[in-house]
Amino acid sequence: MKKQIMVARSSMPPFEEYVKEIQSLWDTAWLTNMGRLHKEFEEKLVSFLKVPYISLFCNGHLSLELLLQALKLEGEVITTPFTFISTTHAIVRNGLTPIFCDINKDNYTINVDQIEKLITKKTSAILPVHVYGHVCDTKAIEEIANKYNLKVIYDAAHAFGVTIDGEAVGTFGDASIFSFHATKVFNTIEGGAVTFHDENIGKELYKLKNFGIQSETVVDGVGVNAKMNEFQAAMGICNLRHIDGEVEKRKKVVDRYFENLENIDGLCITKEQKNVKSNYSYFPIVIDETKFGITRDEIYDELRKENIYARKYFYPLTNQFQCYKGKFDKEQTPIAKYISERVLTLPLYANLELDDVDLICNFIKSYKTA
Ligand code: T4K
Repeated sequence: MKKQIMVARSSMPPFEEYVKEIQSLWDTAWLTNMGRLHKEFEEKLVSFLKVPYISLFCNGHLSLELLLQALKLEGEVITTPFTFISTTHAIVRNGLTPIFCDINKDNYTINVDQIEKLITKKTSAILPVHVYGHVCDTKAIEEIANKYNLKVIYDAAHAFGVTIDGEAVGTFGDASIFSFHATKVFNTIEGGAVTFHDENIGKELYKLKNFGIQSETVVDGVGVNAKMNEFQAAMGICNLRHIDGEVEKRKKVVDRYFENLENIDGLCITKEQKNVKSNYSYFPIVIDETKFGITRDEIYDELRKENIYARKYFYPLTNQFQCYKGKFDKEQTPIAKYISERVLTLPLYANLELDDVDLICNFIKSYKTA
């Protein structure tokens, strides 16, 4: 049987290192509810991510859901449909209406030229996504938000450690959320975080992730349980020691993809963004079937026959899933529709062998018929 190559593979610290990190938990028996490792991890992340404040969560999705709740938003939120379903669900589950803006053809982030025409009296916020770790046009978004007095929340789930012009991605807007899921560049098994500027947001988040509890006798918010536990924090502390090396290895994989797949008619790969320190989180390719000869779906199927599990991140558009069917028109965001129907994210993880990258690319090139 041919070996399986999956789209992602979790980065793990050496086993002994993790065991050493969790050993003290057997002495204290303090396993969750903002323990010692949780505090240590928060401090380390504030420094690594170069952000003023951070609040940790059990996963990225709940960090976004509770952030929207903490900001007490109402009405409509402008966002994009070319993302993981979490972004749209978080808006809807807060009783807010997502208004879908189209994306740029070159980096798949929100098209800032189309935001203003979507703003109405009901708009309370913009929720752009640094999709694949590509940085949105944060300056233009800030100008629009200031003009119309809107909040800006970034879904930075993919953008751990990314900087632009030396500025950390988690410092833009009112707040940003990160995912530390097992499939991400940096993981805490499951996990997530919100980074923000206003201490009051932190107080609200602290409460909401712990059932809205203010004190033993006061519960003044309708919260949930979204706390990160000590085992997750320990994983984060360990993985943070290795993150630079992991990103460096991912860069080598991405460089190899570029060497193999550059300048092929019908196959579009995203150029590195100017002045961006990337984390190399995903490697999307967009296949134009008229120039390449076969479709994205055919390549996806052919690769699976070879045990290569590329993924269609992000297809369908979030607003076309069954639960939203009929409520949103995919023709409103033609670029997002075009990309979503043609994109394939190729396997990318730190320990992916370069020979395997060559193999994947050779398969893809061999299907070119046009
Ligand atoms: N916003 C955005 C823009 C996001 O992309 C996400 C999550 C969120 C918000 C929400 O953050 P979280 O609440 O998840 O923290 C995966 C991830 O579950 C999800 O975190 C991620 N985005 C999304 C893009 O991808 P699946 O269902 O496609 O993953 P799955 O289970 O098919 O795994 C993919 C591959 O990863 C596997 O084939 C092998 C590898 N893998 C997977 C797991 C679970 C590992 O190596 N280890 C593992 O433990 O959703």
